[in-house]
Amino acid sequence: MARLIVVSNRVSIPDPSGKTAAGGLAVALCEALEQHKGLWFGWSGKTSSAPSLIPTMSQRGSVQYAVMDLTTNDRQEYYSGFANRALWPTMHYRLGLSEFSRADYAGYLRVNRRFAQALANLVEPDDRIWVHDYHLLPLASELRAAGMRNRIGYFHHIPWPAPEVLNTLPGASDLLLGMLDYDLIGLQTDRDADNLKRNLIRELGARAEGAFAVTLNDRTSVIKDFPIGIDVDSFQRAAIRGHSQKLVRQTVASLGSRSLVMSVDRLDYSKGIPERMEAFERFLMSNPDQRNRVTLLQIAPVSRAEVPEYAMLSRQVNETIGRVNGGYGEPGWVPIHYVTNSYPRAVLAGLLRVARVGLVTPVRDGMNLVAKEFLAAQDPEDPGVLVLSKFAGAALQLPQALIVNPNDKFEVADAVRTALNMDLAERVARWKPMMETIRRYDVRWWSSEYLRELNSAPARAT
Ligand code: GDG
Repeated sequence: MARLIVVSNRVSIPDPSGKTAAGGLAVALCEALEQHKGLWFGWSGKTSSAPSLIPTMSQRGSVQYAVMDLTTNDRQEYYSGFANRALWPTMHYRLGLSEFSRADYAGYLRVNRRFAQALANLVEPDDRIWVHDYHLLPLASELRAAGMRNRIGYFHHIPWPAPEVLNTLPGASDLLLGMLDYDLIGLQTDRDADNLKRNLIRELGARAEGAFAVTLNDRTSVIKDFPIGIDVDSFQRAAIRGHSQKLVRQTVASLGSRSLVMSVDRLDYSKGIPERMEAFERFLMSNPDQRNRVTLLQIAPVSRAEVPEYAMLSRQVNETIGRVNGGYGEPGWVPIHYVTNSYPRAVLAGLLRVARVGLVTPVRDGMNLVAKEFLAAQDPEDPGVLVLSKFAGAALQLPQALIVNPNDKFEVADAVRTALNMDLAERVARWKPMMETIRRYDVRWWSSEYLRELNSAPARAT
């Protein structure tokens, strides 16, 4: 049987008892790997001064794991540098935050080449390779250079920006050209797929072949949207069980009769956290009757703390929240509860079930799984309301949410008020079709549709 090889920047190796990591993506990928006796390859997350060029192998059930260490310099240039200071902001339309350095770009290409050379020694001729995310854009080219003719697919978890935006990045046209070494390129939405196709056609002179394929110099890639989903049943179960978690009970007790508005994001500037805090300030300003009746809980685990732009964001969020809490708080009521710890999934799910409003307002997001998790966590008899940014990929699938422009604090503030005042019949009427959508297009649908399409890609002749 042809094996499946998954490649991602980080690898989630289950603990030795075989328990997989809690995230829906890890669960879906592990399931697909188990079905296909697969291999998961990537960075170990560790650095060492002289990392081996041969990956460290381990086995859990029928799945193999192969991980490699990086040097501190590799980590700095490939991961913190080019991937997270140049590609991430550019792809999220934040050109002002994008910091290009030639050394970082060279490090990015170097690590991709080293990964490809190490992986090439593990690949058998009929294996299919599924590469994930922006850390690994040139991997297919490096694998082809190492002689691989296998089917190679790529899934892009973050937005693919309009050509005018991507082209500001030095190296963009080489990266684009390298995309054509993938047989299948999956994106979150058709908006992203269109952007990539336009980029390849207009900038490189590639030719469209039907609705989904693009060809240049005998290299053809299929480019399609596969919106990622969540494991709905498992999140729903976690939310029901989460009710009994101590932290959830404490939160419910401290809320008293107040309504909970909730947001969960990695502390990242793409998530629109300062903008959201200002919108909540506006809500409190314009709705004096709501003061001391609503609490916003923002959970924002710190991420990429070594990247300077994230430290700046952290300061900005702290200042904004300090101002709102200082200006509107009263003895016994803090308007915004802000925590930067990561919470167990059961606690998160339980809290989302208690929330009356899920406030999901990224300024740009590939999909946003929290929007779907909020819906899955709701009580079908009394669901809360999702307020969702039009710039999250999820908005294209969930039009029954209250869709807002996250840059307009008046609009977001109005949506929060509308959500809090919405009657039960309308809440149910909005929630039900969204729930049907996320159930139909769940994470298993996503991985199986993607792999079905990858299997049908024609094998490369040369
Ligand atoms: C990228 C794209 C795309 C968050 N805090 C805690 C916690 N989380 C979990 C959430 C959710 C996940 O992390 C975050 O997923 P998102 O989709 O919101 O965002 P990114 O991390 O930026 O992911 C994004 C995604 O890839 C998938 O393709 O949707 O657009 O940017 O599952 O619940 N989980 C736990 N504790 C926390 O404190 N346990």
